[in-house]
Amino acid sequence: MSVKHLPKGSPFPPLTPGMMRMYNMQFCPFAQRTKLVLEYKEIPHEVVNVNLKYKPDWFRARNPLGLVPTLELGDIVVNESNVCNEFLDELYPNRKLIPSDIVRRARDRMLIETFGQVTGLFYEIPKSVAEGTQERPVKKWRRHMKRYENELQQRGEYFGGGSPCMVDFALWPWFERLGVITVIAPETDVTSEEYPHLSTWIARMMELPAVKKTYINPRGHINFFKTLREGNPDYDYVAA
Ligand SMILES: N[C@@H](CCC(=O)N[C@@H](CS)C(=O)NCC(=O)O)C(=O)O
Repeated sequence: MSVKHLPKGSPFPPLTPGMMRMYNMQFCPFAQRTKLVLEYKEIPHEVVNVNLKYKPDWFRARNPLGLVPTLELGDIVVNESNVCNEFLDELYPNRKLIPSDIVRRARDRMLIETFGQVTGLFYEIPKSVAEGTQERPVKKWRRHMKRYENELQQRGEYFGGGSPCMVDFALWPWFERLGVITVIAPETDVTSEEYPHLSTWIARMMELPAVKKTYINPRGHINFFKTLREGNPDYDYVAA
């Protein structure tokens, strides 16, 4: 079985009138952020998987930066994962994920924005291990993990308290991919001894239907990272 990602030259898949479309790449953590929100809010949608190395012209026409996720609904096109997610939360107000309280909203935004420093470590740490210079990035990783551990301790079961909020879905894709860096740098593991709240949160997130629907096992993620680093990303791979 494989998941076909449409390359340059593929015909444009006709739009279904009134249906939200998401341009996706199955291993992209940013796209997963948006897929999680679509699933959690049970928004009817269709997914078009795109080959990001050989991009179809119709995809570039919709997003000049050529990035997934991109959403399309009628004549509306939205990209950037956090912007897509805010758009979805406002368009479909059921199961609200962004708090109406402005202070809480600012705090949530800070947690999402500063997580950009963690996502970068997914590339920096493997590179530094290969060069024997991992001490600094691993230290940085642990400092950030501690920050999210402390935040979760104050907030409860999820970053949203008793139910998930946007922070939970914005962070989750990288926790699903933990195996990609723990296999290279075991010191990055989120153990229950060191991070009791974060590790319980990981287990709790895994039970959410939206997470189960978008989940790819560590073998799939590791294969993707490996082929990406080799310069020949295996977009269509399905890990059994
Ligand atoms: N800041 C963007 C990042 C999205 C992104 O980097 N997506 C990657 C795939 S994981 C992509 O589309 N890469 C295609 C390219 O760089 O040409 C977001 O949050 O949506």
